[in-house]
Amino acid sequence: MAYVQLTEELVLDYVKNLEPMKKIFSSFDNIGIKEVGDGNLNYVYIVTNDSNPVETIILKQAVPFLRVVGESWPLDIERMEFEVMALRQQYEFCPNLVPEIYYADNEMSLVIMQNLNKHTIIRGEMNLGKKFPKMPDHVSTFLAEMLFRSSDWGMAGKTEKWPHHDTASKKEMVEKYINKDLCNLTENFIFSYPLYKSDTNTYTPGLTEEDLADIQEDNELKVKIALIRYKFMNNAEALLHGDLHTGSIMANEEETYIIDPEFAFYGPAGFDIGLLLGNLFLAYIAQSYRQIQLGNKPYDYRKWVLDAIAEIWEGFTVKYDKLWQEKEEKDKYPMWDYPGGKDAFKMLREAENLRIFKDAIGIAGSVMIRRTLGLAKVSDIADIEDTVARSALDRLALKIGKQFVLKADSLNSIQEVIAIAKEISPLQ
Ligand code: ADP
Ligand code: SR1
Ligand code: MG
Repeated sequence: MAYVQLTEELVLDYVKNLEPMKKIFSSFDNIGIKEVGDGNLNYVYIVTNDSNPVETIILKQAVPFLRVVGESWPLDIERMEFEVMALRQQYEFCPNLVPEIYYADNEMSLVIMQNLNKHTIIRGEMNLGKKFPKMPDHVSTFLAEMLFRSSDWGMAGKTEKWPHHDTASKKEMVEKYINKDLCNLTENFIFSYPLYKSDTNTYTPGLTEEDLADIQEDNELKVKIALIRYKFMNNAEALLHGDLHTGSIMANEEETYIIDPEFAFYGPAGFDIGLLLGNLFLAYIAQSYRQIQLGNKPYDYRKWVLDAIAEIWEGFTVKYDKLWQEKEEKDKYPMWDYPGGKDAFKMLREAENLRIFKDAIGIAGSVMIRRTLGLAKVSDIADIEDTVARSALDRLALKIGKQFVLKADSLNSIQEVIAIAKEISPLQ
């Protein structure tokens, strides 16, 4: 079917004519449809049989423009193909951590998937002080599985097509995931516009010219972010989710799902980790104010956020390392077979882990700056109505983000990163 932009009125007609939907819905007589998209790009509809609410799906459709800006900012609707491809790949590697796809239509630029109605987007819940005890463990599994298994470390080996030593399959993946339009958004909205007086930026009243100049006129910072941007554009290391923030995680006490991989592409392995950690540090900052508004002492919740940050990084490190050792054990890949044997292999793994870590911290800092000065804010800080309080939190985000970028290359552990955040915004 040629592309038509759906509306709540048109969704029912579309859905009830699809064969696979006849297996999910026992009847289409009492269907409720609600648009719930709260993201910056797409429209998301919940479709439920109100006579039997377990019969329910999510329909997500891309529109040919950037929703948050409007039709004046065209965007390729082919982006949905990347989301579908990535969801399928993630489902293969981590079946319990991503929603199941029921149907996809490239021409209509839409996907129909499992409704995660027992889970909520964690950003909004975290704003209200809810903890997600299993989220760090689940997310670190997702990161390790995806980043290792899609990398050259994870993919090279003997395959049917390349019985000696396959280094081609990964390159085929890189080719499949050239996601020009959405990489362009990241390159500009994260790594470029916030660094100068772009028309797209918006600033909290109360942020001063000095606050802006401290970022936008700092040569060293701008050079470092330009280099991070260049790595993002050129280092095709692993299949990224591409937009892994707390608004892309749906969870409850027991389970965690990662949604919305339309920015998927092959990029630096530290990117998803850094993007997520940057968002969690923004939550840490926001909670110094939010917890007081909720009538609590901030310490306990903020400590949980810092512990979650450490657990994600440390969990990722251990799980990635285990996958790598298992792979070598299975394939007897001779690349690390130096005179040093197993010790040399360990050195290689540790060096790679440190490289990913430093990239991640530079990205975390860039993301914190971007969410403060750029167009697409996050609710953690941006939804705080008191502009005096909000600009004070923004200032902390800028200071911490800046230090992360400047110091990334000299940092060696997640505890050193947390110490920087605590020095600028003490844990109390
Ligand atoms: P965008 O690409 O525009 O950012 P998202 O994929 O983040 O869109 O979806 C927007 C919102 O729709 C999410 O914040 C969530 O509330 C809801 N949503 C998306 N996918 C699902 C799903 N599989 N189950 C339940 N709700 C979903
Ligand atoms: C203006 S770019 C919009 C942003 O929304 C998405 O969720 C990504 O974070 C992107 O950078
Ligand atoms: Mg999205």
